[in-house]
Amino acid sequence: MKVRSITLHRVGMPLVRPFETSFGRESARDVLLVHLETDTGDGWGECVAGSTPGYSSEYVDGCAHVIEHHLAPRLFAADDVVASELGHLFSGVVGHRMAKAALEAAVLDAELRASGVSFARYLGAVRSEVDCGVSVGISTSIDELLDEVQGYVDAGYLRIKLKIKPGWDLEPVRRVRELIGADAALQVDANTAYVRGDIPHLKQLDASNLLLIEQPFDEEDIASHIALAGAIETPVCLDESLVSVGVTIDAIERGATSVVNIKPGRVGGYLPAVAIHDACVERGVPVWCGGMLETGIGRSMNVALAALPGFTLPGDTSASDRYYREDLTEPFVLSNGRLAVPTGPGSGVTVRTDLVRELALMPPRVVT
Ligand code: OSB
Ligand code: MG
Repeated sequence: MKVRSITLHRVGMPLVRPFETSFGRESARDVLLVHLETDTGDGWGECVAGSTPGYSSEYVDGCAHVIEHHLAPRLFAADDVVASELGHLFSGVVGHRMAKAALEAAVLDAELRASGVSFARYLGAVRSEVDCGVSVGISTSIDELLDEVQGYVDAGYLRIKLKIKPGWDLEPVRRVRELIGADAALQVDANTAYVRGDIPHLKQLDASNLLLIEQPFDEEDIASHIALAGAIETPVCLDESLVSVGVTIDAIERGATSVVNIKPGRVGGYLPAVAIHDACVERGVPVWCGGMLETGIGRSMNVALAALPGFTLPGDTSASDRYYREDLTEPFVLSNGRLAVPTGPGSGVTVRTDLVRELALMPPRVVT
């Protein structure tokens, strides 16, 4: 496949409700989309970076710059671009995994559309629908949180994940557990908001019988996660720390994580994500698919990934209406707590280019 042009779109996607985490509150996503034109057809990818480097060192403007000036030239210079060789093609650029993942998605989409193969089949999916959870932001009051959670339970979500931070943890978690009942699947995500000295405090979460606690400490602080795992009954699950298959294997072997959140954007793409899945399956470690408030473009691919055999826990793969009033593709609709895995070629969804134009934050940038 020969890449002819890469168009970068910036779309402002208002969220149906603000999403607050320990690192900030957002009411809209600034989405970078990559549209690739090749000699065999086109493909789309979505970048998961946020608008500021407040969550990850990567952010939208930085990703657009790296794509235009460092990754795109490598694609244009290659006579035959193949998704499975992008790791080598991009190896001269250190890090910038979210930028690489967005391009990888677009290359995969173009390649698979041209060969008539779905993401799900290509990645090795074994299910036609996937179990879905929902990630619930920090609220302004416990009553408001309980209302929101009840709405998701009524909608059929199979697992609730609560965002926590110091000052918003034991009590909201206890009250949600009381609301949804002892047997309902419940987990928490701290997005690095705690420090090692908080271990005795976090240990009190054991009383709420959680599926897991996600990334309480700094992404580079594997040691504190090992210490927590030794002190708490609740399984510890890393997210931000796990940027590659090597780091993931190391964290598993050192006892820092007994469950793994896989996000393609965080690890440089769907193929590295599959490699992490395989390494976890080999070691008997359950995995689940994380989310970054993706539009239907990223969601379609995440849902395909979540259909692989090792994804035994419900993912943050929620329905379109949990995020956006209008999605950039046909909406993903929850049915019995599940989303259907797209079956068409490539991502299997159609990008609503009219809406991409309508919601554009700036003119598209064509890179050739
Ligand atoms: O830690 O999983 C996270 C969103 C932005 C940044 C980090 C995270 C999240 C979510 C959203 O939890 C999950 C979703 O897409 O529904
Ligand atoms: Mg997380």
